[in-house]
Amino acid sequence: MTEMNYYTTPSESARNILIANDRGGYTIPTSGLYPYQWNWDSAVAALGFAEFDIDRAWIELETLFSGQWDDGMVPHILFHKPDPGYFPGPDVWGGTGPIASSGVTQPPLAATMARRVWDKDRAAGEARLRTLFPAMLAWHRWFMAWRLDEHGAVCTTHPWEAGRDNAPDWDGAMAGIDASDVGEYQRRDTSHVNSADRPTKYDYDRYIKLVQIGREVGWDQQKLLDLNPFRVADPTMSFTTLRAARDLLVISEELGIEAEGLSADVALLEDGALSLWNESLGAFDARDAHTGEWAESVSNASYLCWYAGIQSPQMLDRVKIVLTTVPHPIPSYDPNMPKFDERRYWRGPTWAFMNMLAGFGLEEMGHGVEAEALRLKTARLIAGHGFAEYYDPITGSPAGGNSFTWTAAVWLHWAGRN
Ligand code: 2M8
Repeated sequence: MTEMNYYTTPSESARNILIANDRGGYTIPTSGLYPYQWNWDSAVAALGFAEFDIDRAWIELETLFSGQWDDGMVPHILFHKPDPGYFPGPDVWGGTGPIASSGVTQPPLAATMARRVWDKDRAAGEARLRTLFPAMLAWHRWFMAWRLDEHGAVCTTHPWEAGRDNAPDWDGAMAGIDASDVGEYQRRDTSHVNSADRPTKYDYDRYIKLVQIGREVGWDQQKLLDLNPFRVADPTMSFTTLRAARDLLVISEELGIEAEGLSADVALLEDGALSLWNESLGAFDARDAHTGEWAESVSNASYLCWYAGIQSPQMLDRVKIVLTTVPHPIPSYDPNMPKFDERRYWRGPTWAFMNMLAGFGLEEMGHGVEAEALRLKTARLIAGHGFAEYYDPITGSPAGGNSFTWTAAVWLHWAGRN
């Protein structure tokens, strides 16, 4: 009789999670809570697949771009197959692209992750990258056309677009939304996970109201810009769009593809990202594009400056403090601030994939000691507490969904590497 080995290594578990969450060409973030393809989750998933199945890594990105709209936008959710377990679904969103989808986008990680996948597959991957490139460039141009404020910072038009759904960054702008006529609806998220880990009803009413407004104008960007119900210049959007533009530029040069205007875009996006420095706070911050008011929020997105190729001695001091004072860094909101809530989603918990992005940037910009400390702490968090959606930054306890795709991908590509 062969002896059974009951011990599964974290790397085996991570691979098993990606395989189990694979729905054929795309990966769901976790079963139950998120049964569709999410945009930036998929970009991170591609990195995980690249560690053991390079073909599948490319497919993840290709499937994402199969949902691209005619105007270049890549939706934040692609509803490939109906699933009653998620709200709001395709009927509520009324997306107008080739695949049933939402009507907003998400922080653009795809170009950056495609470049990393290509690094592992230089020869064979070139043709696939060439095919993806025009789609990625069109998405970049859509951001340039529709999401910049007057400084060149990239705005989010829905908390779901920024990906940090209930971050304190949006509290000011959310307070200005009248959701009194939003109507009845049935949330599904709180039937899958603990409601204390999720956004409140106050938040959800406003999320749905914003969807209703967008749907009413058929997701016409000009009309939405005129209505302007919610527009916040956001560090996540600004840093990731700048980084994506830099990567597109490198790819275009290496592949010898003409991509007019990209260098100028990088310069403008850099000005925009720098404009998010809140001097009195001493951190990169979100700014309401209507009122010019700062959110006064030090979030985990504030630490993506290096990912965008921006040095900041003050942020470096902050990261050193966070690494030594917060048991499981980087918290999505500063624990010393009054709105800190260690379990509620983007108002305190630590997200492994955000750590990875910050870690990429720290390493690339010459801060190897901090990058390595962050990587090892993230590895310990995942190894000790499982592949959770996010974690309590003080106790490390897992929160939200489990067997989570991007956390598994982070382990394989970054945190768990030897
Ligand atoms: C969360 O957002 C979705 C809506 O997009 C939700 O709560 O229903 C966010 O953490 C977002 O950043 C993420 O992409 C998504 C799937 O993991 O879940």
